[in-house]
Amino acid sequence: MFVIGERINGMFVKVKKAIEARDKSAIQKIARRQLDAGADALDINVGPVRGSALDNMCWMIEAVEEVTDAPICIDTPKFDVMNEALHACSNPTIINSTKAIEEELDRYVPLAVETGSQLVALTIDKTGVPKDVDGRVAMGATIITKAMEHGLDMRDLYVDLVIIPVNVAPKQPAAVLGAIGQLKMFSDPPPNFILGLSNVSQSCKERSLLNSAFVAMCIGAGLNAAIMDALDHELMEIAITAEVLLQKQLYCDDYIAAYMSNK
Ligand code: THG
Repeated sequence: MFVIGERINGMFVKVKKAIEARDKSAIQKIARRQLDAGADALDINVGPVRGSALDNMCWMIEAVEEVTDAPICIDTPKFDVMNEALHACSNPTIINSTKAIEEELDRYVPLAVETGSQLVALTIDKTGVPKDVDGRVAMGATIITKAMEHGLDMRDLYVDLVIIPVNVAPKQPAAVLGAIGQLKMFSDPPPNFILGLSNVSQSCKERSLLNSAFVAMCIGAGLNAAIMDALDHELMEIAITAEVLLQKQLYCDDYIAAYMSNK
């Protein structure tokens, strides 16, 4: 499982304050904690902070790059911010994200190829998040086709099936699972499949339980990457265990320790 730590996001009060105060060490601590907990890459999102999104993004990237060589997942909906931030990065980069709209894919896929970045593409179009499996599969097909057309290696593509909170959209988790299964069969070689996992439990009471149960089900369906809370140890352990049960990791009695020592 490719784990992208979600915590460097201006949505968290601590991060928002650190950005406003230009407190590098606060950001660096959150980066290190996530990596030590097993994250493979770090999502960076400026969130609802005032000021220039580009300046804030570049400052956060600089802070993180001082303490790690891990891939940076640049999380912004603005193409110009993405383009500038990508060029300012020296670590490997992941573009997060583009939508399943042809004109957008025609800009983002070549940007990924030119900069040697990986690309996250959401199954969202001008009409929003699809209600069912079929909508997600159709948008996934658009993404995969465009990626092939522009020469992006499937190993560098992450199709995001877009999960929204279960308390407001109870049919969505099952639709995500169905879409991963179908898209996996549809393409050879398949792309990677990713989710912003914590979205499933936003504003719910049992966040950790919901995230944990869902991650196990998604891994069963074929999910191999997630933007998630790497600081939730039990969640991480459940994800690793699900992979052991599917033989994606080898079993040994100390499989958790073995997994972490490979980081
Ligand atoms: N897909 C992709 N990228 C994404 C998402 C996605 N990036 C953003 C988001 N979704 C994933 N990251 C988060 C980060 C934090 C939370 C949820 C998803 C979260 N935050 C607390 C909350 O809203 O309750 C913040 C409050 C707090 O604790 O301070 O849950 O789907 N490609």
